[in-house]
Amino acid sequence: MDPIALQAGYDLLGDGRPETLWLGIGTLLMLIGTFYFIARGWGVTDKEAREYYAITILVPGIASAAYLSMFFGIGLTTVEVAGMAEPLEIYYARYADWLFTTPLLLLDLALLAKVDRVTIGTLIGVDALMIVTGLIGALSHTPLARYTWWLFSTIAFLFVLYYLLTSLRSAAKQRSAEVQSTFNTLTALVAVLWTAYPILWIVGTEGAGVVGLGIETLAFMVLDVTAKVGFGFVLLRSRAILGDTEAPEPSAGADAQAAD
Ligand code: RET
Repeated sequence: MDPIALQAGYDLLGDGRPETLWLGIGTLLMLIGTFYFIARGWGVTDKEAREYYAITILVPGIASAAYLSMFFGIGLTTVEVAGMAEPLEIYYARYADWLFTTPLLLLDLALLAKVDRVTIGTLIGVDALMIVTGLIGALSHTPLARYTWWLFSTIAFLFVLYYLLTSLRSAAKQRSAEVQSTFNTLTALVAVLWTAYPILWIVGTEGAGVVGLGIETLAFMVLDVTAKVGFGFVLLRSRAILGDTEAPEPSAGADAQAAD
């Protein structure tokens, strides 16, 4: 592979989109994650644990559909931007993925912290606002509009982070040491990984264009897989997902107990 092709990826479908390599790998990793979580959750009877499994399986499941559609070039559009010679290629299917999966990830955290419905509703509402305004920015026709929507979305993102680190964190403090430690690990993961999204967007093709579409697609794929499958892995191997009053079953989740 010549250096340029290596930088951008490899055009698997032969339709002039080198980023299909990363979209194909992304699809496979999301599918592997989905089936791994299904296999782990098979036969789990604890009611609370089953809630976490259902949410955590759906997240990479939804993403695998989004990645497969981007791989085949559905969920891709072009946008004319004032002052740019070439139309921008925008994979809008990401936003459909994020619109469903980011609320589900936040729901996992809210269930761990056991916050009330109003807090969950607000958190998810602001999160959806973040994704939708990001999408409007990606589809906007002038640089000023694009950066304005990015700012709007980033402010919404800061509110999400603020909620996680204040309301949810203090609610989690009322729960067992196991729950607190899992909650803290996962919030740290979210704070670091999610912060990379607005940065990548603004330096990538949607914003300043310092990073090209190939590298950007690769970076989003690594972030998406870690934020979904990595997150689910940490969550489901923790005993924190078993109800407060329920003792772990001796036969199920042998490695979950070994983690002790
Ligand atoms: C956008 C637009 C620009 C501003 C901001 C954004 C934030 C995106 C985030 C996405 C998280 C996605 C995850 C996916 C997979 O699990 C929409 C890029 C703030 C935070 C975690």
